[in-house]
Amino acid sequence: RKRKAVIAGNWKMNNTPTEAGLLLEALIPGVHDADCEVVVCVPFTDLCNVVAKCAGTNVHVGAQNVHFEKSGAFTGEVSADMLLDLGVEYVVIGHSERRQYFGETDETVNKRTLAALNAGLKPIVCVGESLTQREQGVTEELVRMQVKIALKDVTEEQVKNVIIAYEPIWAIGTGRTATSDQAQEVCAAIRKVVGELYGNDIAEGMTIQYGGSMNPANAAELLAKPDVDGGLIGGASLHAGKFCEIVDAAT
Ligand code: 3PY
Repeated sequence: RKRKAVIAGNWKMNNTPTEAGLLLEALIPGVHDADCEVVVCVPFTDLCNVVAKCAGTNVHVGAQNVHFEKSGAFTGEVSADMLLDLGVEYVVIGHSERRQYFGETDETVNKRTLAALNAGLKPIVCVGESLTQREQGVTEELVRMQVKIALKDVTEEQVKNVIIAYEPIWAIGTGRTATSDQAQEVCAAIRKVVGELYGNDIAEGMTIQYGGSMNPANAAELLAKPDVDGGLIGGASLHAGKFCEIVDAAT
């Protein structure tokens, strides 16, 4: 493969700190010889335990959201500096569940992406169309727009730390997966728009993941596509055995 794959688990709102510890005890030995970058993106309340458990291993740690202000009167929010100080390396931004249930927009995705990058975190920026949008034939335009707005004011140096995850909304938590050709088509379109913004070298270096019901049965075929550089894994990341199988498929 052209780029090292990044396999990131998105635990969503699952696992107490105690459960997180148990899952990692099963997961860490299963991925220790992975050729790809392995990441677990966990609830805020798990981060402290997970960072401690993953220290000295090849498992990297991510959060699932970050606020865009540096500090202040934003009750209930968590800043990028707080995550960084805890030892967090990645952060998922703009997952469709946040867009759907928590008022996330392309503009707030951009603000969070800038805040994460300015603090030194690596954002995993999620984009993707709904079923209606796919049926209307606007997938490519929509995803291009989401990428352009998300990356507004992101510098050439900073964009090297950005991962984009293509997650068709109709494939999230539904058990429906995009075909590998559909995933490839949109991941290639994302790379093209990044190329228009930052030039070919940067676009060729960028990690673009597919997400949306990726599992041990479909991972190898999706990951074999030239522009699919990894996966953001929902349900299957809660199961050490399944997650390890996907990591194996990426190596
Ligand atoms: C899924 O696989 O359902 C996801 O949402 C991954 O982020």
